Amino acid sequence: MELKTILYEKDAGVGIITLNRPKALNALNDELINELTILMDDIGSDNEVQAVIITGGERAFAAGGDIAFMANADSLQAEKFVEAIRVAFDKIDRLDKPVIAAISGLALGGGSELALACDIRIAAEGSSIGQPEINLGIIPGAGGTQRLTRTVGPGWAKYMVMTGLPISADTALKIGFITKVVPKEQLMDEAKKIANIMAVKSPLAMKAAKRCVNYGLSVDLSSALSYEIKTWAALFSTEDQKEGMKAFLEKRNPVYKSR
Ligand code: CO8
Repeated sequence: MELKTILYEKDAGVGIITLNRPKALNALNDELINELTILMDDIGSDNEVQAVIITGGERAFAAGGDIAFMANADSLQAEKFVEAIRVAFDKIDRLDKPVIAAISGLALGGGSELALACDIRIAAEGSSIGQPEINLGIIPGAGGTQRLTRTVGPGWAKYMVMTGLPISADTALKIGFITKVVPKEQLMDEAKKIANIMAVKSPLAMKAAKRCVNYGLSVDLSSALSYEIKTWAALFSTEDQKEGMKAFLEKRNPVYKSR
């Protein structure tokens, strides 16, 4: 597929997605969302890719849903748009591989929500993250009232959603929205460093880890702990578990085969 709004490259087991509508600060329109959806399916079935980075430009990760595209929408059109976004973001959330958002500049509205659909977020110094939808007479519709709350808790989520004010990278670090702030020029190196660490783990263990954490967020603790035990035990029927423990005992690096 020829991509028009996204750039995609593979680098040593890591898939790097770069949002590429710089003139509109990477505002998310239906074309970009459609390309992202198709790309996530491709990445899901690509055994060469074991970790993913989503990034934008220096000025903006993404400044939100495309306001020009949404301005004259009626309720049905708005729902269709946001349902398509949900499909795309759920594909990121449910991808059996880790996804890192590398934020530089603005991550606003749908941009912040895209980052929240990723497993880990890091940001460049000076970045600005927010849910400004309230300033447009709407509310977040792609996870900003839900994934944001699960990530930073209801106090900070309500502050961001109800004031519409952006927070700095330092504040985002303090409240757990991101896990690291780095100088702008080090952003991609840092994202690749984390992705490379993850890309050489057992893909089966990685998938199990992501599924357990995600599943636990939507059910009660007892059910989540039972799911964790079953998933943990199931890994003992894999060659990767045998290899991981054998390699430890033999004092060498493991070589995983995803079996
Ligand atoms: N949509 C469309 N175009 C945008 C957007 C946007 N969200 N943000 C910026 N642009 C465009 C501007 O219109 C401008 O285009 P042009 O050069 O043709 O006039 C260009 O990008 C550069 O922007 P500015 O000139 O405004 O640059 P500034 O540096 O002066 O300001 C700001 C940058 C502060 C980011 C400003 O552009 C702004 O406030 N943008 C809107 C941010 C916003 O409100 N985002 C939330 C949008 S609503 C949303 O995301 C909810 C959607 C829910 C569904 C899920 C979506 C995926």
